[in-house]
Amino acid sequence: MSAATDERIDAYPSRLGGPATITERHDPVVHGSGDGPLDADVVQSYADDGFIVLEGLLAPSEAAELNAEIDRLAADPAVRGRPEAIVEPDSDTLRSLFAVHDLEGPLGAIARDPRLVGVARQLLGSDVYVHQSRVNLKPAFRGKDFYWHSDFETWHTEDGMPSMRAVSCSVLLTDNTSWNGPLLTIAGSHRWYVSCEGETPANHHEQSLRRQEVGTPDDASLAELYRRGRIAQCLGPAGTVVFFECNIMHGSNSNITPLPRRNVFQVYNSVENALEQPFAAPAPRPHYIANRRFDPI
Ligand code: 6CS
Ligand code: FE
Repeated sequence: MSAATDERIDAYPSRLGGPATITERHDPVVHGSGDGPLDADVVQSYADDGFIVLEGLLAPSEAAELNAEIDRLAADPAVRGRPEAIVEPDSDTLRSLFAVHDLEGPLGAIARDPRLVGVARQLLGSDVYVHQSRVNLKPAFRGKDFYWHSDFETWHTEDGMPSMRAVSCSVLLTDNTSWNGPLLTIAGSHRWYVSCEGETPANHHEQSLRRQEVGTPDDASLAELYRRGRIAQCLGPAGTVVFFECNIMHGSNSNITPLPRRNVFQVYNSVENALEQPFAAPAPRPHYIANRRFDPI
């Protein structure tokens, strides 16, 4: 099913006021030959499940260096006052810090690290650039949930990302255990596109990055994806790296434990999948959420 919106053919219509639908994706999961640093069986696992967990890709000491930098930024009132700093929905606890790939120091360096970029190029079959980066702090006791969603549904409707040719890379900076709010996926769900009900409000990001409602699946669609797959936790010690496909249904629970669940995410997009105008939103989102400089890393 596609829809003609403002003269373009929209291969993934959503938030156009109609009922929710589940349709097959049009794009391959792994683009190009699939050659690169990952063994063929790991690439196949990514194609099948929509994510892979690479324990030990980074050393714990690298995670410690990134954590020290994040602690420094989080303690700086000037940083807290930036639009890139997002607080939790019901407190002024720092929830996320966006556009960290643009910073000097270890947070800028990790986004360009060949151990991560090489995997992204392999899965996307082209040169890549950073579409978005963020630290999700999910602090001890007070880190709130991220409800189920497909990132691509948001990046398509609100940022104008044409095709499913992007991959998120989550670097685990603290141990992600089954009890401190790890990433949950519905394995295999990346094969189907769930269109969402409702319409995108103006400046939606001012609400959605704190607690997302528009752009989340209806219960029946979510239950159907679960029937077709399984819920999988992405667990591992600090230094683990998770790659997850842009369209996989995922979320995470609140963290009520004394153990912070802190991750830094880089989203790699193919340079052949550069953003256009939003497919279902009044205006493009700001550059610190959706980068529009498409130079390859
Ligand atoms: O709107 C976005 O781009 C962000 N929202 C979520 C819940 N995940 C992806 C991304 O960080
Ligand atoms: Fe997400």
